Amino acid sequence: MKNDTPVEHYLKDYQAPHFEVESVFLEFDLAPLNTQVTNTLKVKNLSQQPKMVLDGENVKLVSVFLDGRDLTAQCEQGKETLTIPTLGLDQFELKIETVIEPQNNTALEGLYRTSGNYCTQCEAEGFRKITYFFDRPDVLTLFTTKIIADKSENSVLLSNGNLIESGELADNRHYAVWQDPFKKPCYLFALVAGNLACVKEVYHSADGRDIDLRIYVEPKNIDKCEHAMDSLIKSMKWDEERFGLIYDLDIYMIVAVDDFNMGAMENKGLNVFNSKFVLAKPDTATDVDYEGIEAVIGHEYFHNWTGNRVTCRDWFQLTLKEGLTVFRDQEFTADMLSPAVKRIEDVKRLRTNQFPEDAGPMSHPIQPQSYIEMNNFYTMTVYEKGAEVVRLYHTLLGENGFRKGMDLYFSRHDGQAVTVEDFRNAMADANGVDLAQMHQWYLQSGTPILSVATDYDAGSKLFTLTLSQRIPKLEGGFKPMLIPVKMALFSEEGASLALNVAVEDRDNIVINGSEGLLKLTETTQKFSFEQVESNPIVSLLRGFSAPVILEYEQSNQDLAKLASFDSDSFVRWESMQTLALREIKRNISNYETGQNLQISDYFAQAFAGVLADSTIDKALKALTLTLPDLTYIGEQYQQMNVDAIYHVHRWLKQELATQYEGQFLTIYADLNKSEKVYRYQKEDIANRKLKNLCLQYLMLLPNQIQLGAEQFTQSSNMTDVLAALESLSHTDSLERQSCLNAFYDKWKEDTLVLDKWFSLQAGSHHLHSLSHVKELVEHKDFVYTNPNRVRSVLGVFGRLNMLGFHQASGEGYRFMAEQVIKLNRINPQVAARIVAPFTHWKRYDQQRQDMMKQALQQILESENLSKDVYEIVSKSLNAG
Ligand code: B3K
Ligand code: ZN
Repeated sequence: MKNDTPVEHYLKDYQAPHFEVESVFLEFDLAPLNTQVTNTLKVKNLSQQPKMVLDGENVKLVSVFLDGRDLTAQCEQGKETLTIPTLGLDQFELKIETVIEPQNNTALEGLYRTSGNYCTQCEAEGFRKITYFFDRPDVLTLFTTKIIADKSENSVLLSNGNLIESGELADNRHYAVWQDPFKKPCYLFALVAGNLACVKEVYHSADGRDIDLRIYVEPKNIDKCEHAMDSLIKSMKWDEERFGLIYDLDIYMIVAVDDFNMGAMENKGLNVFNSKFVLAKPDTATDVDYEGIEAVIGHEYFHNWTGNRVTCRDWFQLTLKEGLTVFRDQEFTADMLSPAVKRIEDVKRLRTNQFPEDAGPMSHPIQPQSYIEMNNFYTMTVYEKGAEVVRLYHTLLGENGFRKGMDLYFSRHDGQAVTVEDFRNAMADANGVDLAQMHQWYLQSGTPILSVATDYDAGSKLFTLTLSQRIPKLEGGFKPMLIPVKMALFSEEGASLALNVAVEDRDNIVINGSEGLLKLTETTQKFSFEQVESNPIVSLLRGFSAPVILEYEQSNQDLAKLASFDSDSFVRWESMQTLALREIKRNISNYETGQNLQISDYFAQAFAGVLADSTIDKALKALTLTLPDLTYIGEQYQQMNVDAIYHVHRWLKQELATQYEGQFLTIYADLNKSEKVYRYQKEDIANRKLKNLCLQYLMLLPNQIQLGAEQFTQSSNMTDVLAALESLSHTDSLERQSCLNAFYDKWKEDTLVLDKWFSLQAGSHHLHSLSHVKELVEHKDFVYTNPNRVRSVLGVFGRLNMLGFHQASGEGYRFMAEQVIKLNRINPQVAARIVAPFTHWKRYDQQRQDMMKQALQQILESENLSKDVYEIVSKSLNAG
């Protein structure tokens, strides 16, 4: 890095604010290169501070007035601060005028332009790019916002809360004044202006009010809002029913924009969304998109209580709102679709994305202890592991106990900025239990390993499980956590066995029908069951009751049995995954030692058993027949052999396709007959999932390529079209190019659909995918300023294209390093995400390690490196 080393912020340094802001009046006079912001604050000086320090970045200061006195000359401007003398006053009115340039803001943080409209993104620390302020979540205040703009270019002027005034001005300009009746921190502020069309609905809330619902989009997208609106209404109803939480304002607005750094943002009463999570029609969006929209609309809506009404004291508490809100959106999706499928999908996501993060140089506890750039900590760990930790409370306390805890949390903390301890205390106090040990989940990073040994004594009929926990990298410093382990016992024939808990274990095991909940609190602990008639088959970690790695050498026979009869769908799925993983690992060794690759009989039989079973839910069947993904296989090794993993994975899929071609074809043909009209509905989604999985296997057989081409031309919904095109994209067929071309011609005007075209090629296993990706970034439709487009190509390539990115020549690394350096200047947040695959360099062979480190070094030494990229790159190099 050629500039100063950025500072690191620590949780231990937290200090309560010295000032209170009673209210703020913001006035925006919008112009692309010269937006004037006047910020009038009513301030209380709580501890006679002689000076106040406000945050600000990239804002041009015009003037500062304190109670009408011009203090501009007495203020001190730092790189990211403004220091103002308080003149010994206890309270005063401060008026600050600044100028910003939204048109030149390509970082998409603060106020910026997207498709000719204005919008804002303030979380985490973007408000300081709009005006000088106390940019910290524990300063809550009442916002009133006046927006003035040209009328023909900005027919719509929006901000948080209620519209209290609007009118015409000279020179074809107009204005609107919005007032938010709830105190909020500035990260929840939003402003939107532009020419947008709007879809409206009215929601009748449980407390008898009519709430105005509006979705604003570019006029051309007005026919793609129905699903988003349905999702919003479902979310509102669900939160009333499940948590007794009712929406508080009389208006709820969602705005969809094309240029957005993440999924969406929960600004009070005015959510701003990446258009990817709003716009859908059956011919443009897949089932995955539909589900994503429902989940993200739900997530942002649920934040209104978990995040907005009760917010975070500081950014180290981020998981307080994010872990909890992800847990809530997971439960919502489970209730809307299938709880079993949702749980498995979430576990897959966690394992593929969060486990590697937690094993790498950016590993951090769900409550990080320090950060350089807060935006780097919106991670899978804070969000997804955070949600798993919230789920632990739910598992330990049950639905009723959890609800009691939530109720107490809101009644204690409504309107406050609080900490993860406050949440835990509410859970504990509402249920009269001690949950202090749960804090270890917030403090310790790394995925815990839960190892299991069993013992059966036929004479005494006593069955004992010995559970131990550890986090390898914390060796020595590790403190045992509270881990709830759900389990059941089965006979060889699949009958579930009664659980008679030994007297000494009664405090540590909770029985619920045929299921037991073991509360592991020690490093090693025994759990015993009496009167067990025969050596049982153990079904362990049911429902994935804790985010751990299970180390349990269960026999292949037992796993095959669990895969066929366990009443817990997670364990059924997991047992097949474990069998497949063993199969893959065994063949990776064969591959490495030059031996023949072979499918074992027990695996082939178990696979065939699932394939033939017409009683299981089709979505679960599809999940069970899906092999573990490349990243998860890689996770099993300290150092992975990229070529061996890729080769064996492909070989196994191809072998299964060859062996079961007939069965795949029959299922495919059967499912392909039904459902011609697209419906976003559980059964139809499951049908499409299974059908397209069959297609995926079949397309590995050269004689079946035509099947994909036919599905591509004949389908009218995007789920089926894209599944066919994806399978084709991995082939080296003539059909590949002709279908890709046809898709491009049809959809080149639709940004979101075109992203799919880009990402299929970036993720393709085609032998020449690296040169294809190099062409893609030169394509006339590739734009570095659009995060979705960048992620579609560079994000997908780095994360999912094992062969291309990790090409032995190092060409993939060199290409990506150049791209990161380029992006760093345009959009640091996006660049910091794109660089992530490099951070795992330790997991590859020596040659690749050297080349990856070289790429990181080249990035580190580049000019004007942002804090965002610097933090990731320097931490991963230091980990060497
Ligand atoms: N709270 C936002 C994320 C903000 C990310 C800032 N880099 C969206 C969400 O989690 O709901
Ligand atoms: Zn969130």
